[in-house]
Formats: sequence, C-alpha cells, structure tokens
Amino acid sequence: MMRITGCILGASLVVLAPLAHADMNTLWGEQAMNLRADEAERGQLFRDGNYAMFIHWGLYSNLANKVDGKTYYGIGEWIMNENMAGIPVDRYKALAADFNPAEFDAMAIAQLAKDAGMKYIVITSKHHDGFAMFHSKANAFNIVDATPFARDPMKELADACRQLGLGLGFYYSHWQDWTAPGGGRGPETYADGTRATFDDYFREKCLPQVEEITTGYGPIAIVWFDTPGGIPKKYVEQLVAVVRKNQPDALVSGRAGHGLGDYVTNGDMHVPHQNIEGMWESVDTTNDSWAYAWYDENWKTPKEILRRLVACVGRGGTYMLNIGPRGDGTVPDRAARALRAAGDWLRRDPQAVYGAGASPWGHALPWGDVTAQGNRLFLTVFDWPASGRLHVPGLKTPIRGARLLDGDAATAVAHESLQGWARLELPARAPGELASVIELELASAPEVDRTLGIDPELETEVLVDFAEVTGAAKERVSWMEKFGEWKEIDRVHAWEKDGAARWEVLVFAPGDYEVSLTYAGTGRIVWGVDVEGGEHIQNQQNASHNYQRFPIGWVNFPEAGRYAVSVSCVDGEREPASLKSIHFTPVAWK
Ligand code: JFZ
Repeated sequence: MMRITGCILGASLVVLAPLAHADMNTLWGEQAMNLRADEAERGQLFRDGNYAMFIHWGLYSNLANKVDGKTYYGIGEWIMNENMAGIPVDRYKALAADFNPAEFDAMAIAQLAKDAGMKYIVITSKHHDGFAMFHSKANAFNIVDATPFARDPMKELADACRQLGLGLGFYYSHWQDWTAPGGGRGPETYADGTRATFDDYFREKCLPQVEEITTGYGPIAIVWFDTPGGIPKKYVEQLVAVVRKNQPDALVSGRAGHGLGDYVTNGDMHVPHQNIEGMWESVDTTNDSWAYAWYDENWKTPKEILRRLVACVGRGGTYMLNIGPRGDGTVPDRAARALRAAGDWLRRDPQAVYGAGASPWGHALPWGDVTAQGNRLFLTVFDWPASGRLHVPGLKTPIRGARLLDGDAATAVAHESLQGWARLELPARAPGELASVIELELASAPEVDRTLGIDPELETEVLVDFAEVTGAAKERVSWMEKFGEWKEIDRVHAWEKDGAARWEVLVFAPGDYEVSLTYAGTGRIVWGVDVEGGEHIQNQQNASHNYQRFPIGWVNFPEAGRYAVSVSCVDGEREPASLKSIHFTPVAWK
C-alpha cells in the first residue's frame, strides 16, 4: 500500500510554511484496510463501475477562493483555514445568508455524469466547514434552514441519480468540523463559553447527521468519510455500524480511519505507476482545486482524463474525478465539455474500461496502457506509432486473434511474435481521435515478462520507481504545489560516488538512442549513463529546483535483447541531485 513520506522537496518548491504541511499530514491518519468487501457484494461497485464523479460543492464554492477582494490559491474548500483566508467561524457561518444556488440542476449534473460514462457520484454532504448541504434536523447550519435557497440539493440529486441509474455516495467529514463546538479543529467552547468536547460534537451533530444521510436519501453506494485525524476508534466503529445498519450494501471509505473502511483511497490527484492489489480508488480533479476556484482554468483535456482513467483501471483500481460547481450551482463549461468528450470515446469502445482489470505488465507501456478481462487484453493506444506497427514487449502467451475496435466495427489486425515481443500491423492512422483500442484474444491467461521494454519507435520514459538503487536513496516525496494541491514523486538522491540506479530493459530494435534524464538539483551536475557490457557516456548539464528534462547523449544497443542500464551521479552536488526518470528515444535517420 502506498504511503506518503511527508518529506518536503527543495525549499523553493515549498509555497507554504512547513507547518501547514505537517499539519495536513496528521489530519489524514491511518487508513490501512480490512479488505473484507473485496469478496463481498459491495465490491461489485468498484469492479464494474470503475469510473465515478466526485463533487466538491458547498458554502465555500460561493467564495470561489476570493475573500475581501483578495484571491487565495489552493483548494477552495479550505478557504477558512489560516493558511488560506483565515475566516473566523462567525463570519463564515454568516455566509449562508448569501448562499442561493438557484441555478442548481440536479438532473443536469446527473446527466453530465451519465454522459461522461461515470457509474456513480460522490458529493460533499458536509465538508470540514461543517455546513450540511442537506436538510439536517440535527443541526441548523444547513442549506435548507440557513440559506435563502431552502431546498435540499442532496435529495434532488438522489432522485436524479435514481432516475438515471447512477449510484450516489455522500462525502462526510466526520472528524474535522471547523464550525461545530467540539468538532475536530473546531471551536472549543459553545456560544455561552462552556467547554465542548469531541464527544459532544459527535453525539449532537456527527452521529445524527450520518444517521440522516444514510436514511433520508434511499439506497446509497458509499459513505466517503475523510481525514480521520485524531478520532478515537470507538467513534469510527459507531459510524460504521450506522452505515451497516441503514445501508448494508454501501461501501465505507478507507479514510474513515482505524482500518474500518472497505477500501483504500490513494494520495489525492495522483495515479499510481505500479499495480496495487486490493480494492482502491484514486481521486483526482478536472483542474487543480476540488472546490470551485474562480482563477482555475487549468483543465485536464479529454485525452488526459482518459489516460488517467485507463491507467487507474490498468493498475487495478477505480478512478473518481471531481468537478467543483460554482456557488450558483452551475458546472464550469470546460469541465463539462472535457468530461463529455471523454464519455463519447468511452461509449465507442467501452470494453477497455468497464469490468476490465489490471494489466499483466503491472505498469503503463510507452504507447498507452493495457487492461484485461480473462484471456482478453485491451491495448488502449494514446500515442499511435506513425509506422502503423505497434510493439508489445514480453508477451509470452500466444495471440489467437487481434482486432482493432472502432465502435460497432472491428477490423482484424495482423500480428507476429518476434524476439519475444508481439508486433501488430495497424493502419497508419488511428481510428479514434483520442485513443484507439486493440483487443487481443490470447490462447490462455496472459503471461508476460514485466521487464520494461524500450519502444523501437516512440519515446520510452523509465521511472526510478522501477530501479534497483545502490549507494543512493530512493524515496517517495510529496509536497504541496499550491495549498492542498499535492504532488508526489519517487526520486533517487543523496548519491554516493559509486551510487547507481539500475534497470533491466528489453530492446527490440538495435541502434542509437537519445538518452535524457529528468531530475531536479542545484548547480551543474555530471551524470553518467552506462550500458552494462557496452557503452558508457557522461555529460554535464544544468539543474533546476523543479523537475526538468535534460539531454545527456546517445547510447547504442548493438543488438536486440535484454540489457542493464544504470545512471550515476559522477560529479556536482550529489546530495540534492534528484533523479526521476531516464528517457530513450530512437534516433530517426530519415
Ligand atoms: C481531503 C480534504 O481535506 C480535501 O479538502 C479534499 O476533500 C480531499 C479529497 O480530501 O484532503 C486530503 C486527504 C488525504 C490526502 C490528501 C488530501 N492523502 O492521504 O494524500
């Protein structure tokens, strides 16, 4: 299971005080899982519906990251936090009087999820700000009782989802509640000055509200608890018991804490590079913020969305992609259009995603990714080879048949096995604009050599995640790019003089390859690249505090086959020299 190390990369990358970082880390808490649901009915949701819509929508959406004329950059639902606008509780609660999302159209949002090809929606019923987006009898700080809107959008969404055959799940911040007395990181006293404990908050607000969301909205698919932080186990046990009692088929998110959830949520906004066992999801967002931020126009294109979706399914998981509706209830048009374009593609060739599982390679391939269903492999090609020849490394099982899918049509594809690779003869032009799928029917269950293959035509990036490292430190680091916007990377740094990152690779086409390295560091660095039993090259290049790619030189692989390649830090500042990957691009002579 993936764990975040909580280290901070080069000082200039850290936009925020280190305290904010440590702080957020402790809020997350443990989420190690009992995987009971893997065998149970509940697991069905993840197996068949491995694409979902996440929605962050609340009072904070109305601020859109701007308070008193000042813009705060980062995840908008944290706007109250002192590292963002630092809004006092009373002032924040007063915002409800101006919250009137009159344009909210539950059916339009459910239809968007449907058009996008998503199978269920998880929406913030209550985020850390404590504002309930549903009609709560337990607490008046809710959208029906505290706003001029006075409708229950969760009810409307539940009805719309039911009509369209979508699942619905509720995000509920169980530990953090910044406005309820006794809530995690909330006020420590009641209005009259008497002390409030977490137990008070739990009995008066949290437990009754979880009772409400699990009884008032029909069958729900998931209760998505988040940031368990310091919550004692007995409280999580009670919450899970309420969910089990009222919604026996619902999944409980791993972020409930204390290992009591049903599945793992991986680090936010990140798609894993290697297969992960068990039931898990990656959560991601269409731009860089969860909640609506007025300035954030950094949208993922339809192709990026599909790449990330197929990669999650290929790694064995589920992909939940977020939208942040505006304070008036509308969904930013660019997000909607990107989701629909990706959905149109999914409708043409749905086999590669729905009901499909992990790639036998365990990682992405240079041209795209593989998903599997029994003896069938689906090769989703995002970077179509100009020659029309697609190279599949290390496929050991014989191919019975290969077909290029194109909606209802499918054309047979010629294939041969050469040097342990499969080579497919495709048309020079891809049928799909965003990606195309080739279905391979194998003679038996897929068996592959997982060694990384260097593509004879396309660029191959080989990550240090897959390297064997000696005399240097390999670690996973995460940092906040903006407040709450997490990035993570596997890197090799602290190089000793004879330290090396070493990979085995499969070469199909002999010849010269341009080699470049992606790294961060300071000053000028001399890197060496060594082909075991063959060429050694080295070169000095500049370095940047963020990860950038620099060319090193050409190396030759004299014949097809298996090689060991290693990278070393020959000279320069070896401690901060942080390698992310090595790239190989075949030299084109014509
Ligand atoms: C949490 C929330 O604090 C945030 O506002 C948003 O709702 C997000 C989906 O979830 O933030 C987290 C929680 C856990 C991790 C990262 C951010 N994590 O474990 O990497």
